[in-house]
Amino acid sequence: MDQAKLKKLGLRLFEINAFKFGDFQMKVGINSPVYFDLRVIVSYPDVMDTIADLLTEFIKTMKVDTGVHLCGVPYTALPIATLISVKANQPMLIRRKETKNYGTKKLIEGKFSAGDKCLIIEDVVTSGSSILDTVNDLRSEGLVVTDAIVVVDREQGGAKNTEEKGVKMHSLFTLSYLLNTLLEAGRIEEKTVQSVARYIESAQIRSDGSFIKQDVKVVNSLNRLGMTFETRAAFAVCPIARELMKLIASKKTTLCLAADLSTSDEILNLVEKAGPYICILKTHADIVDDYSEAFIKSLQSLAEKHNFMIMEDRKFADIGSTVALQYSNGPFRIADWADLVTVHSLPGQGILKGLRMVLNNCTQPKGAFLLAEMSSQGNLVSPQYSAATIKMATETDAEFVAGIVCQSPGLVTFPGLLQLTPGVKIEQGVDELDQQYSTPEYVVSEKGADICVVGRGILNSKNPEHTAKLYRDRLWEAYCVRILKYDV
Ligand code: 5BU
Repeated sequence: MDQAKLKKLGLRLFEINAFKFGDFQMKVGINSPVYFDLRVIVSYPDVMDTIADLLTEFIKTMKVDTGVHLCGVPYTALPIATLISVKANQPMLIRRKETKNYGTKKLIEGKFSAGDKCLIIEDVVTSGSSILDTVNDLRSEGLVVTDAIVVVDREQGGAKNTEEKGVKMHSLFTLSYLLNTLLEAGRIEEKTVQSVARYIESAQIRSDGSFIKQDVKVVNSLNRLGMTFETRAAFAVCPIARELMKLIASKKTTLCLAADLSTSDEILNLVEKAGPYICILKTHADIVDDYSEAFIKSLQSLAEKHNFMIMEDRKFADIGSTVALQYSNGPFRIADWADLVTVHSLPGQGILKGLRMVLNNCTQPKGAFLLAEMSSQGNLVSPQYSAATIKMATETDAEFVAGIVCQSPGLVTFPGLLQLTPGVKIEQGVDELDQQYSTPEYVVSEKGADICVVGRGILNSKNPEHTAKLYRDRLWEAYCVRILKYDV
């Protein structure tokens, strides 16, 4: 096997998000620090071609007879099997997954006779149960199955489980090989490798999905809530999220100031004082009576001087072509100056596509925070809507989505995304217009906030500079406590 080609493919799979690290809910019950989704490879013909080439080479080394059938485990492995079948000139069979609903349809499509041999092709193997389901169907039709070829073996017992049923598994990659490749290339840290290794060792699975070790409890050290911003920076897919994590770590502040004042002088005065304590200045450009280009220039020089980012809380909510205009044109020309913007997920992926279109020729990294939840009492967001928002954030436009605006700790599991949470005040409670507040400590430890938005808690205080520092200190302390709580 050509090791250089194999390693290059491993890095490419990581690059296209065919696998990622974080804290992922799995079918088997406990959360996994690594997640594979090879379904994405169909969008990358170069990857499909390389995988098929390498697996074809593999088959050659196994000296498989020319008449042996290939059968991909539905669905991801089907196109892979098709390519290999053509390249290696081996016939193919297709196993139907849904015969029950079709009644008279055959279980196995293709031309074969009882006693023929069949080689299984699969993408990712955990327990091996999917391979065994396919093997059972093939065998029930009289086919002989002794070997399976897989792209990735997660090393959680699949090889042993299939071997017990008379099927030898041959894998292109083991998870350990992929981890070492990424480590060698400087794409992940030693800590990540160890964390995944610990999980794999503990979470060995039988083919029925049960764990071999009783009471398996692996503390996932890739849980976002227990990770430092320094470590998380390496996970960020969005460049500006990575920069922001580094900024937060070096400046030691997670405070986002909501400068909801209506004159530019008031805002500039406030920011001059609070600037040293914040990581983000959040604006609502449309509430500033004397909004001007000069005002924006002054804000930008303060951002430079005090090292913070500017977020326009525009809450875009229209179709792609309209938000593109709202972002680039009009009196505010937001795209010219805001590092970050807030965006509703309501219209679907098109809203992100529209905003990104504006940035085609922009050299500065810019990003969006998607609203998955709101802080106001009685808001209409449902759990399904929030979950769908997270999916949207991690799909095709992941490079543009720096984080999520939300109120609960379970939504953001990927350590590369930031959670921004408004509704923070020293005194918890509800204002006369239904805004709900929690304390800095509660928001960080119970709501899972990474960055906390404070507006009137600072704006209405007698000494905003002193109060900004107080919020900064309390939020940073709460973050340090949270990290320790999850430390393993
Ligand atoms: P406050 O003064 O700390 O209540 O200001 C909160 C800010 O956060 C304000 O600018 C809101 O527009 C913004 N906000 C919010 O309060 N709740 C939300 O769910 C979202 C934004 Br999204």
